[in-house]
Amino acid sequence: MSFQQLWQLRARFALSLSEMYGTEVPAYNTLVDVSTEVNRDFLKAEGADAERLGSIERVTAERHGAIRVGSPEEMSQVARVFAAFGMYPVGFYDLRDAAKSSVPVVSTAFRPIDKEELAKNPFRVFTSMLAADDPRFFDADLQKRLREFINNRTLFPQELLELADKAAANKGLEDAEADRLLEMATASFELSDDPVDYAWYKELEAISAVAADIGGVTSTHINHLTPRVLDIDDLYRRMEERGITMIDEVQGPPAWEGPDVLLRQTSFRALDEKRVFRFEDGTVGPGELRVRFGEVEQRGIALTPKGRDLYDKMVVETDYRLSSGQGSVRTEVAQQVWAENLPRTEKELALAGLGFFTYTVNQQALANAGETYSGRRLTLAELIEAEVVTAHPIVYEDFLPRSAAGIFQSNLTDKGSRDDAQQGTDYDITVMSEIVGREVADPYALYEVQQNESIALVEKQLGATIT
Ligand code: OOG
Ligand code: NI
Repeated sequence: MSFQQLWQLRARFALSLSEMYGTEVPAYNTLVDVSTEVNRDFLKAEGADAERLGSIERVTAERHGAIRVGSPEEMSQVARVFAAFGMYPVGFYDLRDAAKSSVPVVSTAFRPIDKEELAKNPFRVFTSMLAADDPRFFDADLQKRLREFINNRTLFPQELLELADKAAANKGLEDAEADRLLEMATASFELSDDPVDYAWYKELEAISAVAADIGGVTSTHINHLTPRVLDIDDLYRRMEERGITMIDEVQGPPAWEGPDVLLRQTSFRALDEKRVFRFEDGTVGPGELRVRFGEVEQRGIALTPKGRDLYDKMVVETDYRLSSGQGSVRTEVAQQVWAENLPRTEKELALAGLGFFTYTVNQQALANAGETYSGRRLTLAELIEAEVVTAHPIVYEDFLPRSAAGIFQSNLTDKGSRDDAQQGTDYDITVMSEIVGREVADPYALYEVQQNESIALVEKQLGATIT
């Protein structure tokens, strides 16, 4: 008998979902194989530099999943399940407005928060809740029927929730209970073979394919599981070479010569999957649904609010140039905009306060400098310029609403419907915290704490005050 800590449970959970998803969506296995090749070759070509944004062990094991639930109650239950794996809600994403058409969900991501926990296993799950009370999508009658349908189903058995609470309270579980937790947690994200009510599914699908995928079935399932690569352009080429058609573009920042920032993602549509339907005449028969897909991502440096603001402005500028005829290929226009606006080196990114970094004292440079910093007041910039302090990038651990909406969108065949004459329901990070049952962390605050802790240590080591 041995006791398993939360991070061990989390690593096993990611693996167990990965095995399950691989049997459900075989193209996922191809994606993982190609990702592994890309990372291996990147490491060979770039050497130690390749691991600047995460060790090869971390990156190879790294996945994010996406799941969708139907009500505040289901959201609070899934939060209890994730807490058993040391995964906590971070960030609020409102995809109702990020998308030009129908994606009636609000989301958060469950992930480890501490640096050490992230290094051990960074598994994260983008979790969306259907905004079933938003009158722009659902009229009063449909809202009522949706609520009834969702309240009548059980996504997570009581035994799972209780075991999850126990794991969270004790910061782990003994072997046998750990096995049981993993078995039940994995099973609750498996594609169900319960018959799908055809008429009900189609009614919801006419409004939004996402609403049908969430509220039209009696269980939830992993929508996608995403490996991380160190070179997404290389991955894209290799997948196309294998005859797998990717969506037209990589979402997020363009490929460019400067530092990687935030998050770049691309995806492909999975095949139709066999599901069982119950038709209006009462008969049950086979059918197909295509709602799942493969996604892959490359992670870059976390941007500060100032950096993020610049990023958002560059996206708007890119949109503007495209719509006003100054170029026709998004990636080319974006590259141009980036070259005009974003510093080309990590050091400049740090000096301009655009990216989050941790800082360490360079002992060699300190010795060579032959001067003492003790008792002095200095700026971080002075110390960086003097090379007495080195900046190390903090990797972006979160998501981008526009890319998320793009990912949802690019895989839908139909735009759905939305009545903008109605007033949408208000959701924000505070409401989401109430729903989830614990405070949803602000991602910026987490990066900032990490950065500030390292600066405090530098001050201590130099005996200086950094202003
Ligand atoms: C979630 C889409 C968002 C991402 O990587 O941005 C997402 C979903 O399709 O349920 O996973
Ligand atoms: Ni995703």
